[in-house]
Amino acid sequence: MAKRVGFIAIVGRPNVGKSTLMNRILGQKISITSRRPQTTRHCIFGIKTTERAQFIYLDTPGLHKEAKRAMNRYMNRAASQTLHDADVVLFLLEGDRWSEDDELVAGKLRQVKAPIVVAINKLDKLKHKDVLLPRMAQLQALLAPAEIIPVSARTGRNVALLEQTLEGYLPESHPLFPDDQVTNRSERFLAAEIIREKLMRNLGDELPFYLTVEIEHFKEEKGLLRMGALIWVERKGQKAIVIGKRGEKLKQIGSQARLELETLFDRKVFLELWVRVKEGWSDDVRALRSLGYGEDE
Ligand SMILES: Nc1nc2c(ncn2[C@@H]2O[C@H](COP(=O)(O)OP(=O)(O)OP(=O)(O)O)[C@@H](O)[C@H]2O)c(=O)[nH]1
Ligand SMILES: [Mg+2]
Repeated sequence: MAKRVGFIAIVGRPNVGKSTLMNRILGQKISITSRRPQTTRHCIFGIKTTERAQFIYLDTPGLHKEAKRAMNRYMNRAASQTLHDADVVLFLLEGDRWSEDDELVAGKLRQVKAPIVVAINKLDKLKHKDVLLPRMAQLQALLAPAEIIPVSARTGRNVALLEQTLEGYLPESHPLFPDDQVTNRSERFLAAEIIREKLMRNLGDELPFYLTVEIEHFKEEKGLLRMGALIWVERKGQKAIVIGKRGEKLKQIGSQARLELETLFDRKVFLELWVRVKEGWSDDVRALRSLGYGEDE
C-alpha cells in the first residue's frame, strides 16, 4: 500500500541535539549522544513506520568549520552528502545561540532544492523566550524555510507537531523498509557506538576526539553474547588515561557499556575491552578507512 515515504536529513552544527531528537522520535536509542560536540561521526538511519507513512531519518555528524583533521573532513562530507538525497531537510539549531558553524550550515542549505523545515531545539532551557521571534525572522530572511517550529527533544514538546509537519513533505511511494526495521546499521556498529558513548561520557577534555572503537569479535554462544572491542587512541599517555589508576576507569566504562548492551540485545553480554595505540589515526586517511570511516559511508 502506498504511503508517504521519504528521507529526512537532520542537520545542524555539533551539539544542537540532532541525535537526541531522532531517538525521541523513534522512541528508542539508536544514535549515541553526549554533552560534547562532535559525538556523531557517521550518518545513521532511524526508520519510523506508521499507518500512513514511513519516515527515514538520517542523523548526521554536526557540520563544523574548524576541520583540521581527516576525521573532521570525513564527518563534514558525510553530513553534506545527505543534503542532496533528502526529500526534506530538518535544520536544527538553538534559539539563543548562532555561531559560525550555524552560518556554515545555513550556507549549505541555500543550495539545497528540497524543502527546509527548521526546528529550534532546547526550548525547555531557553530562559528568555523573547529571543525566538527575532531568531525566526532572521531564519525567514536567510533561508525562507517551509516551516519553523520550536521544540524540545529532551521533553518531547512540539515533537509530534514536527513529525506531522514533516509527513506533509514526504512523497507518496511504497515503503522502502519492513515495518519493524528501525535502522540500517548492524548490531556490531551499534555495539561499537555504545562503547564509544561511554568513553565520551567518562573521559574529559579533548581525549574523546582522539579515540575510536573497533569490534574485534562478536559472537552468540549459548544465549550469551561474547564481544571484544579495541579502543584505539593516538598516544601512550592517552592509553594510560583511558585505563585509569589500577584499571578503574576502563572497568567503569566497560560495566556501563555492558549494561546498555544487555538491554539493547536483550541477552547477557560478556564484554572485553583492550586499549591500543595507533599514532595519528584520526588524521590518516588509510587508518580512518580501516577503522570504518570509509568513503562509501
Ligand atoms: N535541555 C536540553 N538539552 C538537550 C535537548 N536536546 C539535546 N540536548 C542535550 O544536548 C547535548 C547534545 O545532544 P546530541 O543529541 O548529542 O547533539 P547532536 O546535535 O547530535 O551533536 P553531534 O552528534 O555532536 O553533532 C546533550 O547533552 C543532550 O542531552 C533539549 O531539547 N533540551
Ligand atoms: Mg549526534
